[in-house]
Amino acid sequence: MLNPAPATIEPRAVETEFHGEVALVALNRPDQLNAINEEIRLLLPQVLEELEHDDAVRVILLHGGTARGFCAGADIKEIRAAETALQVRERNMRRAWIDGFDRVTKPVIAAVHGHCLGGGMEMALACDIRIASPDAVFALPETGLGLIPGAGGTQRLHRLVGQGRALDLLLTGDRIDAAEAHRIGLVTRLAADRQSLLDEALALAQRIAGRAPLATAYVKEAARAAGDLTLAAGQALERNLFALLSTTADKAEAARAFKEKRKPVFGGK
Ligand code: DAK
Repeated sequence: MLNPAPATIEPRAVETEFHGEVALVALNRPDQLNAINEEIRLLLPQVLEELEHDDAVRVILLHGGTARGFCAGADIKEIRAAETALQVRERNMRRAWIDGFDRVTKPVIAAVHGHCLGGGMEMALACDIRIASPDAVFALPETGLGLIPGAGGTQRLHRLVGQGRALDLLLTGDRIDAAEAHRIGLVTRLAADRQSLLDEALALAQRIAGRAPLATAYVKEAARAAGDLTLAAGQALERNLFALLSTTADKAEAARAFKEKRKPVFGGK
């Protein structure tokens, strides 16, 4: 019997590879500058959910892969007038793709190069840490397209950079470069150059991956909640999470390792 023809493996718009405990998630539509199409909106939350439940993964690193930029925003070629109530409802449900980031308890880092526009910038905003190469360019140009950001941009940006700067960027659609993004706190780290971006981001991810996983998840939970809670409620949450961590094997291991003058080995328990 003839061997069956090998199945062709279509490249997916979101690809994952693993470096130890770090999962590198690449947007993979290089010919379209990683514009966010239906496939990305479908796949990205799925991938994030899989990685969230994968015990071997401690940190997720999102990047623009081989494209000339991180992401040029929503796929404009796919945007069409959706007039019926059903179409509008379906469109609103698809918009929830960005919520996939909020369901991840593990740290998520965005490594940004080149264009980071519209929905691409909203994706970066949904991550916990943003590191950019000097060629990165950020903008929310939606009002120029008769839209407003639909994936959290109006809500997340001002929490990071303050309302004045957020409104400036939202109302003008102006592009800012990596140095300005760093100056206003939109990104917290600048890579030396485009070539070293992924290595630097990976090294950062690996450092975080070496820390106690439950503590990392809880500190993320507490810090992200800080934007929404009163000081008293936030401190109550912090105390509860602190108490929970006091009971963990990793906390005991850290104390033991300190006494034995060695690096702790964390099991995430
Ligand atoms: N969509 C589709 N294709 C795009 C694209 C985009 N956003 N951006 C670039 N491309 C494609 C180009 O069409 C071109 O493809 P070919 O023509 O070669 O097939 C290829 O990527 C390379 O782009 P360029 O040739 O234009 O490259 P340049 O270096 O000259 O320019 C650029 C790069 C990023 C300045 C330029 O491509 C550009 O201005 N792109 C559009 C940027 C933009 O306005 N993005 C949209 C932001 S607004 C929604 C929810 C959310 C949103 C919308 C709807 N609903 C729920 C309905 C969010 C909206 C946004 O993200």
